Amino acid sequence: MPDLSAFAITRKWPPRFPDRLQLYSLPTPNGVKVAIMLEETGLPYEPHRVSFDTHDQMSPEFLSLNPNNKIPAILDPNGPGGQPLPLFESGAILIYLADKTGRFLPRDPAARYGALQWLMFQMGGIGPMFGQVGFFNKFAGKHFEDKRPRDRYVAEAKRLLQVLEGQLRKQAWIAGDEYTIADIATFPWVRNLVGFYEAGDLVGIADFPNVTRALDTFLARPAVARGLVIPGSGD
Ligand SMILES: N[C@@H](CCC(=O)N[C@@H](CS)C(=O)NCC(=O)O)C(=O)O
Repeated sequence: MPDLSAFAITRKWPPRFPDRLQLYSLPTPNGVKVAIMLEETGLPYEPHRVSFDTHDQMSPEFLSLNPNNKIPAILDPNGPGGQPLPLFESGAILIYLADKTGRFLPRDPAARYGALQWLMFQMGGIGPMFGQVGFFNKFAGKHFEDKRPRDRYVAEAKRLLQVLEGQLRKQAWIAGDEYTIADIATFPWVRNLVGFYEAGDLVGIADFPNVTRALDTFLARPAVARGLVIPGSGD
């Protein structure tokens, strides 16, 4: 049985199954990426809810695993060399899980780098820019009189959607005809943009029919439907 007691995070979220991968998360667009990947691969894991309502992400226990106070994060009791591996940043976690399971990242080196480039496109572009659209359209920024910041991020979100549309017009998924971690990283953000952020009309989502088609295909996957609500309120 792996001993995870050296990791302070296990004091706040004690593992019931210490031999399983420990997930610390919340069903946000970044959080669900890892839950979906775990559901897709079938790796045994134990989810723990990091509640923003009680600022769990700022607790010393959580910060001991991720000093950047953001979910998702994991602690894999069976990491490289059989040693426990703590990890944060959703993109790094997706790559780690893809390598660990041999799933959702092509083995061919050129195709692998191709998928990783689209994963980075999500991490550096889609996530930060769509997040700003959410802030200026739905949250505190909504009340700002000056609409130029909102319009700047809406324009950038449209441009990014157009780039995705170009990919998805010629192939099934973002990096090719194979479903990869680039899709797992990106579609939760597209879903959030048109759903929770209520920005579908603002970004003209109807102008991107192939993005919508791929989003629908993504959402129809049973593992995606499960991952979107993990961790649940009881975790
Ligand atoms: N680049 C990070 C971003 C993670 C992130 O922004 N997480 C948000 C939720 S979607 C968060 O934890 N926010 C809490 C906070 O900022 O206090 C990743 O992809 O893991």
